[in-house]
Amino acid sequence: QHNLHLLSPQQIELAKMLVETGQTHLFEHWAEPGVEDDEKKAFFDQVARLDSSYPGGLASYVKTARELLADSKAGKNPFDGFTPSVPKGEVLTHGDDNFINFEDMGVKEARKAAFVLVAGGLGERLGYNGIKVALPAETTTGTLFLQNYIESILALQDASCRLAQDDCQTKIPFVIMTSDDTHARTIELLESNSYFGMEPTQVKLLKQEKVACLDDNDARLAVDLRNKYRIQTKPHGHGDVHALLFSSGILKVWHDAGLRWVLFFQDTNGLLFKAIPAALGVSATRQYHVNSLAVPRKAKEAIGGITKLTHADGRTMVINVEYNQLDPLLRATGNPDGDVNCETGYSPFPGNINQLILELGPYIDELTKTGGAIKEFVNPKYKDASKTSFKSSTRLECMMQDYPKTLPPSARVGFTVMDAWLAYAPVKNNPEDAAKVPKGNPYHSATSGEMAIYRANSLILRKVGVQVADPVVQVFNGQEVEVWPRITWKPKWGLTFAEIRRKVCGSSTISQRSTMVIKGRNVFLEDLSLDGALLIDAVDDAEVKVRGSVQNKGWTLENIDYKDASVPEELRIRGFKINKIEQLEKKH
Ligand code: UGB
Repeated sequence: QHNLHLLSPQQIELAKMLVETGQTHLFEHWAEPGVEDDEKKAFFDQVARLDSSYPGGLASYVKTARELLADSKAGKNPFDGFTPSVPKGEVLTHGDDNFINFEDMGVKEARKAAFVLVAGGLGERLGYNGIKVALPAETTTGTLFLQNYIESILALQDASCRLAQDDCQTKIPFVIMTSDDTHARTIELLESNSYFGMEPTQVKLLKQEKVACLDDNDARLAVDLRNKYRIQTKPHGHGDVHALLFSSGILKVWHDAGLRWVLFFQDTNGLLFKAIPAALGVSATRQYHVNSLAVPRKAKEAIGGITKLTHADGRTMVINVEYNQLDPLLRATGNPDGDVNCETGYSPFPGNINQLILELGPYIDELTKTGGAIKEFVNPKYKDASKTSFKSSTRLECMMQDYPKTLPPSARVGFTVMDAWLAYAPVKNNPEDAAKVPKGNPYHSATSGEMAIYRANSLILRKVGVQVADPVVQVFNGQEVEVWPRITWKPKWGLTFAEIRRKVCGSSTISQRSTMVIKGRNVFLEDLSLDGALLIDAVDDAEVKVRGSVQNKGWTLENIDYKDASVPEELRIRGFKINKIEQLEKKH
């Protein structure tokens, strides 16, 4: 009351809203007028931000929070009435005719696509101090995740334009969702690397805001312990991306420019773009409004399961069931063993890798109705079984893959399963946790993420006729991994199977201890025999034929301990570094 005269009309409205939603405690310890007035103003700036960045405003946030907290207290199962079953989707086999046709279609469609990277998370499970997109995907070339993504989009753009055979000027738009934790460092990374070759106007950053924390079942907003004039906030989850895209107005701009697809992806999957062309081809061919990319999933692996849910009233939906919910859901619906592998050695539920392809028109229609709001959940840690108080404050969260939950039954929601070796190798777990992953399940570590790139490239070259030696098994940071020859190429050399097949002829061999780096676009492998390290760097116009025998001491892998603080963190988390002893460099 005493402070009211300090406030603008807009701030008075916000204060009223707080009072009406039961938040008077926020003002309890405020100083007299004239004392700490700047802090009071900053408080209202924060409330205005929290209010405007949430679809429906803060009042709506509090209302939803009360409902979800009541459900949680009552132990209500979010899947009440639903029975899970294994859905049917498009299952692709890399390199067969079907796959090649989908890739061809996907490349054609790419000029009508926009890409959205969700990169607001700090990756607490990985424990890395920097932003995750700034990590090298592999250390043979040191290519960073963000660099790999941008170079892949540019390669797709070029390939799509070449196929179009008109005066194609397409510049594929690229949005990055950041948060306060990642925003400044993402800009700095882009600017200090000249946007990795992309035109700066193609790239747009949208920053997600955190949401207010909740202290109790009445959804009383939590006062920040460090400053009584601030509300404590935490991340709301990757689901924010839909509201942000919608409120930015960019979807309409894309639609008006004739775009048809929006592709969402996550921060650390060095294989992803090997799967994108075929998956986009599936979307276009099957006319999916929503297409999720999936891979065979090991039971209890920390990736969601794509599940068909059938309600007692007849409703059905195909949706991701998050990894911590799949096991209890199965147990509660007549599967006493829960989330277990079937006779194939995998869970029968395909694993969601959170790569979504949405058709833009229906997406805009849906967001016009919802404002981009995604079904939320709350996960309070209660002090005791009475569920009346929390160990620490909680907040509402949402996930981008929950977008289909509000869609009408007529929506075409599908998914595409690819081989995991081709499509999915995220970097999520720190070395200690990775080493504890049950044997046979993927580590999802920096070590396995890098090794997966060499394995995928080796397997692809094998399929086009190169004799690539078998891997050896080595242990890094307590994780047993297959070490294949360290083969890498720039996306512009070969983004699709057909493109790679066109560039490999004759009979080539590559030994296990070899390293091969291809940086040019028109590099052709012909009767090469490689036992050592070979680096080929060619300008785009140069046509280079690589043949003959190359033998040298090559590059070796040296074990390092993740606890060795003298080694940079981005190497330590892999457990090895590369010693560049001898190589042949070909520059054209
Ligand atoms: N992210 C944001 O941009 N903002 C946020 O507030 C939070 C995250 P995690 P998660 O494919 O491997 C997801 O933490 O959420 C970004 C799926 O839910 O790496 O545990 C963040 O920067 C799960 O179904 O993953 O699990 C990152 O790029 C499964 O598919 C992305 O969101 C799993 O990913 C994912 O965040 C997977």
